[in-house]
Amino acid sequence: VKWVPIKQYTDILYERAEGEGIAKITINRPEVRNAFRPLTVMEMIDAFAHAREDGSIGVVLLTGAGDKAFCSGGDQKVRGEGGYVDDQGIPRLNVLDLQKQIRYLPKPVIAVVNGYAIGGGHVLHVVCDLTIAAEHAIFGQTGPRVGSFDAGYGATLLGRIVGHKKAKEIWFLCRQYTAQEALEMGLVNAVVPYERLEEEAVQWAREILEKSPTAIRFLKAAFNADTDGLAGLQQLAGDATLLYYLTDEAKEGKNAFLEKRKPDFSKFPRFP
Ligand code: 2NE
Repeated sequence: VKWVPIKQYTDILYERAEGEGIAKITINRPEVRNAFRPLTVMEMIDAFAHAREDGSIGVVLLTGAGDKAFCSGGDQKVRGEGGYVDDQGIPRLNVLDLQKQIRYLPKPVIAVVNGYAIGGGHVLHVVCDLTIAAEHAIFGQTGPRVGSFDAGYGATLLGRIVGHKKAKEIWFLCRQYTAQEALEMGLVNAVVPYERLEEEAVQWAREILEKSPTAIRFLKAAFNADTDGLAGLQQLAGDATLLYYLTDEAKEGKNAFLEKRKPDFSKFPRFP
């Protein structure tokens, strides 16, 4: 795969596979094990927004630079009172917005875990649709040890994935788990040697790209509807509306309004 830059950022790389519908977002702060600061998250939000709008992109890979870490969570060096402090001195927890954005992106996001996925970095892979891990990857939460917690997706979605007993163990004890252990608890989809990690993730992306984008979109929305209450249902409902707008039946309603006449829905079937 030849990766071509899409846009320049400070803390991340945003690239696409030449001639393919695959984008890749790489957290590029290896000196701090790819911990995120507010700027890192803002840049990821911008890149994911671009990936959503670009109709030629069908799958997004999320990874970290180097072979040590996927992401080690919030940058503890800029953690101040009330959150992670940006250049203007404003405390932020904008990673929670990023988590929601990944969940509601109507295209699959694959976490490509190339090392430690720890703390808020672990939650990032949890909110991705699929996870491919290198054999040396390590997974875990640290919140209760470092004075933090993620009681949103970080706890509840993890509980849906590995079960409540295991999720509570992960959060209450703050242990670290190998890629093999993560595979056994259903936390990751596949474990491969580091040298084959990207190739494997690209292969998974290609297999997804061969499938119906609308079917994939609805399936992602269905999983969110199951876990995310009304917000998940809203996504599914929005997708249904998108399909409905494409029908002659919906167009008849709009055209009748614009033509100032009574709509005639009589020719549209009422399926059993
Ligand atoms: C990730 C881990 C286990 C890696 O260990 P190791 O031994 O491979 O590396 P080391 O020496 O700990 O780290 C290398 C350099 O990266 C920095 C370190 O301070 C060190 O820098 P120097 O001392 O050499 O200058 N570094 C690593 N992680 C960092 C971080 N998160 N922030 C700032 N600098 C970091 C090990 O490094 C580790 O356990 N890291 C901390 C993991 C952690 O507790 N993360 C925060 C969890 S809370 C959170 O993310 C969160 C949340 O709970 C709720 C909402 C939002 C965020």
